[in-house]
Amino acid sequence: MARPDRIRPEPGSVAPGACALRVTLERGAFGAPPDDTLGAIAYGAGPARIAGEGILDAGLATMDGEPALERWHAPGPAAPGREGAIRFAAHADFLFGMLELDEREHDGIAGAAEAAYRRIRDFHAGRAQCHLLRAWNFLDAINEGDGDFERYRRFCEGRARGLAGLPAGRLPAATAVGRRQPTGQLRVCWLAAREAGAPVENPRQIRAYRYPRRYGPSPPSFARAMRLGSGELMGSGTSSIVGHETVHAGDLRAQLDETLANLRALAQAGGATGAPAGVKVYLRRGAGSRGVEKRVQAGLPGAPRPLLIEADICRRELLVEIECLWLAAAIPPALC
Ligand code: 3EB
Repeated sequence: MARPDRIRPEPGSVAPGACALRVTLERGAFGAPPDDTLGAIAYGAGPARIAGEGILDAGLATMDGEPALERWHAPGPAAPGREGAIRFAAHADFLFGMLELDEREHDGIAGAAEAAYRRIRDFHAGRAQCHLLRAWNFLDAINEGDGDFERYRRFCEGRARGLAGLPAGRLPAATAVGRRQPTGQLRVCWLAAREAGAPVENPRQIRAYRYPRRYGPSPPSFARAMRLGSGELMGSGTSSIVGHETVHAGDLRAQLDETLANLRALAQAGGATGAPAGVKVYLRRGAGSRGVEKRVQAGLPGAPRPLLIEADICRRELLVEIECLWLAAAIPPALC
């Protein structure tokens, strides 16, 4: 019999309790992609500087002006691929995909969102990594248009149509933010896995997919967070919303504190006891950013320095949205 210290997991498999996923943040200059790269999201640089295999340019600026690259790593080598407009990299357990659609070719943001999510679902049908865990949506002018014609609401309608048939309990965790610099594109990237995740809801907020009619004809299709089989907890973009209502309109400090309270509640609901390993803060243009880093780190003890990104939030009164990732180490083994 092999000695325990010589037992090695099969390539691509996950040792029980192992930290399966990793995310790194590169700031300033980007290195060559390591072979475990599932995908990367670039912030704050012109396409010329960030263009590369396996990178999605969010089209958003960082608050400090330095480019930043959020890189998702598989527990082993990941193979890049392409299917139609979808770029992806796959590992036995995880798949990270990216899709950029021109709104003009889909009759606007609702059509683009519908097409994007239909393609994502078709792409995963029949693949081993078929469970959608986490999605990021970057769109132009998210608050443009009034009432039910606001572009975010139109996006929600299209996304809901593209995901039609997916039970609410299978919706991924998500972020949806807006950019001021128009690209004409809806850009989506997502993480999927072989093993289904467990959606986590926030006891301080109602489920987003049950928001009342006043927020639009289709409630947003996302879970507040996703617990992976391998132990990570991936938080959705979280904001100053209690129940379903926006609180502290126009007050960045109060919105930050409410958002941090929401994140602590979410961590608790998801069984994460330690500090998050990654924190991204989206700040509405003109909301300011003084003291934000410190306040976030004080509100999430042990958290690394957050990445501050300039982006518009899906409700006009919201000035800030924060997303966190807790790695398996922050979750007691009994819960893994
Ligand atoms: C909220 O809680 C704030 O539409 O995918 C956060 C995360 C928000 C994801 C989405 C929207 C989305 O409703 C907005």
